[in-house]
Formats: sequence, structure tokens, C-alpha cells
Amino acid sequence: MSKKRKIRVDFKKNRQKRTRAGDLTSRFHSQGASGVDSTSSERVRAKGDLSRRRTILSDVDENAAAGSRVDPASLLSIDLSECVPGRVVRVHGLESIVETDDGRSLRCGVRRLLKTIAIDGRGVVAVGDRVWVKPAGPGSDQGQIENVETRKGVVTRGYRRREHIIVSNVDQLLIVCSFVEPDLKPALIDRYLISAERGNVRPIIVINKADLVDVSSYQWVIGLYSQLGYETITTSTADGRGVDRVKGVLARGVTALSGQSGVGKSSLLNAIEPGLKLKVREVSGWTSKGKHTTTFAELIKLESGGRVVDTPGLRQFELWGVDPGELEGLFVEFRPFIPLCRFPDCSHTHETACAVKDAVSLGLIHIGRYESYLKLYFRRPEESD
Ligand SMILES: Nc1nc2c(ncn2[C@@H]2O[C@H](COP(=O)(O)OP(=O)(O)OP(=O)(O)O)[C@@H](O)[C@H]2O)c(=O)[nH]1
Ligand SMILES: [Mg+2]
Ligand SMILES: [Zn+2]
Repeated sequence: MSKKRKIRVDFKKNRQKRTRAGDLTSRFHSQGASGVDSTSSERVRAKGDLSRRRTILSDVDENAAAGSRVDPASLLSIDLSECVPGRVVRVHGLESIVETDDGRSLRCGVRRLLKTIAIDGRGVVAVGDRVWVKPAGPGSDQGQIENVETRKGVVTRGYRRREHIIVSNVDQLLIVCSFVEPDLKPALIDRYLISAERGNVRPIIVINKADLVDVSSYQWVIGLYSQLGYETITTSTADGRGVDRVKGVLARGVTALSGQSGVGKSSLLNAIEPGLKLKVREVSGWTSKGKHTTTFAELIKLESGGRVVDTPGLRQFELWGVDPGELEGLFVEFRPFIPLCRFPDCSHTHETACAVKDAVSLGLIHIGRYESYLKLYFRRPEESD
């Protein structure tokens, strides 16, 4: 059972001067609401300091063990009678477009307290998020996002030393690349596969612009990923090959398209549903590097079934929050060999009697995949291709 209880929360750390060595925010994280609520911790603070906090009403689970860690987001309570549920379909800087379940489209800001609680204010709202919105008034097209529900399938990357949530609540990720213009980068595919695996999203690999190459000379890449169990589709929006197959994949649920700029993500969606008329780069080719044609992520409903999120091309796709020791399990074909290494904590880099390295030399693990592993294992966060 839960009951309402008053608790005090801090504003963003950067607005608050520390008056004591102990920082309430971190104590709040480690001790839960009870630590913050204790009157003794308030009395030692000057008035000005107190005014930088706010009192909120929160749902408190009476059955929770005392001192157990509380998810800050769960402390948010909202008056549901004033809010409507909906989904973020687009984010433009500080403004998010939310489609409410009752069919309205509202331009929304985000409740300040949500930003306060999000770590450093990042990743507050992402396309695909299920949210609760308080409409500004009857007939108004504005509203405020009061709460964000827990995300299920997410695609994230590391960007400028932070986590960037590219999209949330998707079932599938279409990793879109091209054979040429820009050139195929298997190492990039590997990073996307790992991100999808960790984000609980089913990855599908699409290699576009098949009309520009002799596909047989790339058969090894297609064969490699297919053998690993990943659905791999060769497409061309110029001659239409593979487009129906992708259409079938998209009908299965909610899918995000991601990949470098210029690979043909928007072209592919236009080929599947010409009525979308998504903006695509005018001049074919790969001359204007760095220019993004799609500038914001957008959730779109397809007539042929399913929903898709077209996203802007990414110049960099770095993994976020993956420990080197976690990597071995994210390379699916390594898994059968890991227990056969002599050392239980084998990193598969320098050790002797390493079954993974043996498998590489026997051709049971593709050398390119092993190189991807090594690169990620030794990568420093700020590095990129
Ligand atoms: N030859 C050939 N060109 C293609 C194909 N698909 C897309 N293109 C061209 O590639 C260019 C880039 O296509 P877009 O659809 O804008 O690429 P995008 O991935 O959406 O790019 P961003 O929005 O910048 O991320 C356009 O000029 C398209 O006409 C294809 O299958 N074959
Ligand atoms: Mg595009
Ligand atoms: Zn090993």
C-alpha cells in the first residue's frame, strides 16, 4: 500500500552552494526519502539554502525496507485527474510534441521537477517516451509533461561524455548502412548491435544502395551477420530490391531507423510509403559530408502497419556505459568459447590458452569481429573513428 508523504528535494546541484561536506542529493540517492526528510538535516542549513529546495508530495511504499534505495522518478506524484497519457513523437530543443491517447497533438515543455531529478538534467524526454501531460487549458495546443514512464526498449549512445537516448520504447532497431557513399563500416554495425542488445531492442541490419555495387563481393559481410543470427537485408531504393522485405519487418511493431547520414534512411521510408514525402538529400552521393538532411527524430505511423522513428544521421556512434568485462557476452559468437579459456577472468586479449583467440585462428570467429572486440575493449570514452 502507498500513502502520500511530504519530502524535500534539491534543485539541480549546480544551482546550489554546498554549505557542508555532506551533499544532500547524494544522501537522498543512497538513503532514500527518509534520509532527506529528517528534520535534523534541515535545521543545520541557512534559510537561503532551504529556499532552494521544494516540498513535493510523494507516494511512499510502506512495505519498502527502511533505508532501501528509492528511484527518484518514483517519488514523483501527479494528480492524474488533470493529466492525459500520451507519447512523445518529436523533440525540438526544449519543446516536445506529444500525441495524447485521446487524439490531440500538444506542444509541451517539461515540468521543472522532472529536470531537477534527472541526473544533471540530461535525457529528460526522448522520442517514443510514454508521458503524462497536463494540458494548458481547453482548446490550447500547449501542455506540460508531468511524468515520464519507465522506458522499455532504448537505443542510446555516448555523446560528449553523456548518455544520449536516441529513441525509447521501440521493439526493433533497423541498423541502416550503405555499401558505398558512405562506405560500409562493419565496426559501426558491431557497436549498434551491442547497443541494441543492451537496450533490449531487436536489431535488424539493412545494407542499402545495392545498385551501386556488385553485391557478390560483399557476400562475406551479409553471410557473417546472417550466420550470427541477425536478420540482414540488402536493399536499393533505386531499383526497389529488398524494400518489401523491410516493409514486412516494420509491420511487426515499433522500429527505429538509425545509421550514418546519407545512407538512405528517409529514402527507404519513402520507398515503403511514398505518401510520407520525407525530406531526402537532393544530390545523390557522398560529397557534402556532415550535412544532415533529417534534423530531428520523428515517430511516424505507417499505413502498411507498424510505427517507425526516422532519426538524423549520426556522425559518431559510441557505446555508453559498457564495461570492458561485459563485452565478451555481447559478442554472441564468443559465448560458447568463453568457458573453455584457461583463466576464468580471461579478457581474451593477451592471455595464453584463450579459447576465443583459438577460435579466431581456426576461423570459427571472424577476425573482423574480434578486432571490433579489441577496439572496444581498449577504447577510451572520447575516442571515435
Ligand atoms: N544509388 C542510390 N542512392 C540512394 C539510395 N537510397 C538513397 N539514395 C540517395 O542517398 C542520398 C541520401 O539519402 P537520404 O534518404 O536523405 O539519407 P538519410 O540516411 O536519411 O540521411 P540523413 O537524413 O542525413 O541522416 C539521397 O540523395 C538519396 O537519393 C539507393 O538505394 N541507391
Ligand atoms: Mg534522413
Ligand atoms: Zn579467453
